[in-house]
Amino acid sequence: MSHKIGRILLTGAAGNLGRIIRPGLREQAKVLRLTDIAPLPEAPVEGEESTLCDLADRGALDTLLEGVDLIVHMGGASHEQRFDPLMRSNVLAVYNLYDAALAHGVRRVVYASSNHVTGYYESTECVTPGMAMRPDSLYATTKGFGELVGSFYWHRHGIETICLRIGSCTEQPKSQRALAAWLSHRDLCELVRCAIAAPAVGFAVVNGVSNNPVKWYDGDAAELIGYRPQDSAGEHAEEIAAKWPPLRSGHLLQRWQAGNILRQDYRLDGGIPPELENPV
Ligand code: NAI
Ligand code: 15L
Repeated sequence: MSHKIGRILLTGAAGNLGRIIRPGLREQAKVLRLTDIAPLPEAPVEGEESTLCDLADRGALDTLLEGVDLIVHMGGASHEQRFDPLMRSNVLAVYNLYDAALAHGVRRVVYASSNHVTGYYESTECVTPGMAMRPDSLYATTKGFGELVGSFYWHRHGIETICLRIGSCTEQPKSQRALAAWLSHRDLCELVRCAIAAPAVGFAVVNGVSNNPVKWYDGDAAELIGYRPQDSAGEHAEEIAAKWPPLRSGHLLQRWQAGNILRQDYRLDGGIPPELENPV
């Protein structure tokens, strides 16, 4: 690594994806500051520092952002649920983060957005970042809000944002949907590395999936930030077909790119609507 960034702040450092990208971020920063509302699974090592913080508490963010050059924002509510927790962790928290970023001279935010902001495209379509958002859940509407805040702060205040519309990021592909939506852990690390290292991009949105056989997403991630995925859910196609046979044609979960999130109804606190109890 030729050029290291002074101090990178990683939010959501105790979460699934935060834990995976943490070692790579250490390579890109002189100092990596880790934060989460929950305790970290592993104590800070050399080159790291950590602070517990609720991002919905604006007062706590001035200390958190002191001396930070770049934020990798993975923290937030990551599942469908009622609005209150989504509002705190994905709406208020994102606003607070940008407000504090402006006050502390942060130059770039790498924002973990989601494939679910376009989940209401049909599974026969190919979505580019220039197409309108079609969120498939209350969760996704709040993720989309984060993208809009990033756009606003770039155009009004010059803080750069790269929104990564992260696919279904698991160690192994977990469903038929993964043949299109999977993002391997290795490719996630590369996606984040590229978003940090890319030269001036202003405000950009990129789809972040592996090099999968079913093409639901397109765009210019390679030209914009140099992201070139190495893995493919196609390598797991046989296991997937054996474990999860394709849904019948016309089934709701087959029709939309959204997938299983349609089974979670925010009005029922994450419960499953009866018509979707048995999706196959
Ligand atoms: P996760 O739920 O494992 O981690 C999120 C972390 O954020 C948790 O450790 C949680 O304690 C923290 N957090 C929540 N509210 C907070 C608050 N108010 N203040 C401070 N910290 C708070 O989620 P995961 O899987 O690591 O996802 C990370 C990000 O990537 C999320 O923003 C999610 O929306 C996004 N994403 C994840 C995908 C996936 O496949 N895992 C796919 C697409 C997007
Ligand atoms: C997401 O955005 C969620 O954070 C995660 O819980 C999964 O639902 C993932 O997308 C997915 O699409 O599998």
